[in-house]
Amino acid sequence: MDKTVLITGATSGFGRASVERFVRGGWRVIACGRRAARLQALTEAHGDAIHAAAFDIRDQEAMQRALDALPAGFRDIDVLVNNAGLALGTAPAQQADLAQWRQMIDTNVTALVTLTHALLPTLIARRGAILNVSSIAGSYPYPGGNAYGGTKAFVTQFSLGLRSDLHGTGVRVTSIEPGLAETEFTLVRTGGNETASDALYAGTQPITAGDIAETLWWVANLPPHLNINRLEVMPVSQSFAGFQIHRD
Ligand code: NDP
Ligand code: 8X3
Repeated sequence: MDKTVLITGATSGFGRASVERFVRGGWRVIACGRRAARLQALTEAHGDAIHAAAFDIRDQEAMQRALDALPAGFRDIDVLVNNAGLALGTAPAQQADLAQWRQMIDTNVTALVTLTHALLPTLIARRGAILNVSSIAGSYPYPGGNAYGGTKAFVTQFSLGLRSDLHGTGVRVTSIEPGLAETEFTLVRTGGNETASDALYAGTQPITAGDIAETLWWVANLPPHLNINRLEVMPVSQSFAGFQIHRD
């Protein structure tokens, strides 16, 4: 296998599990994230198969420096996994912290389109693929989902728009939309509240990071004439509930 994947958000959750999956499949992996020590641990575990790129994805200059510094063997990127992202807070919009909204937009939207824009020439030359990690929160609103859901609706629609623009290039684009999944996501969302995070996942069987890594691996390795446009994945333990009605 002579393929290279760049995975953002590789220090935790879906991203870290995906690094392990693609390395196991024989791919070269560019692993991105802010926590350099965690990236270092991945390179120590897997050696030459991984190039660690530690930068804050919201910092466009740092992103470009990291891309410019890619070693020759890691430059021909076949697959971009836009996975880095976060939710912050669960407060209703009228009580939400604007700084948290802006951080979600900067990370989940602005950084994702910036990196995609930077890599499009390479991905077109390689007839590659873009796998965007969106969320069910982009399709189904829930109380406190406000700006986070908005960012993920953007990711899904941006993915479909890319499909249109990349028509004829051979580049594939997929929006992966997971539901409840146990990662560090809720720890981050609650500002490090382990009790709240544990409570959300207690007594049920959420998606695991490995489940989504397998999904990404499957999509990336489909025959080149097939495109999964959107893929919504939920645990069996999660389904839909009704609308809310306010009465005076
Ligand atoms: P984790 O918190 O476990 O992982 C998030 C990753 O994003 C980390 O590696 C983190 O790296 C990276 N990241 C966040 N902010 C930045 C930044 N500014 N610069 C660089 N990297 C950043 O959560 P998940 O694995 O669950 O989340 C991965 C994606 O999946 C996200 O886009 C999330 O919205 C989405 N998702 C999650 C679901 C869930 O229930 N868990 C369900 C549906 C979608 P570092 O902190 O080292 O920078
Ligand atoms: C994460 C899934 O439902 O917690 O994107 O927003 S949800």
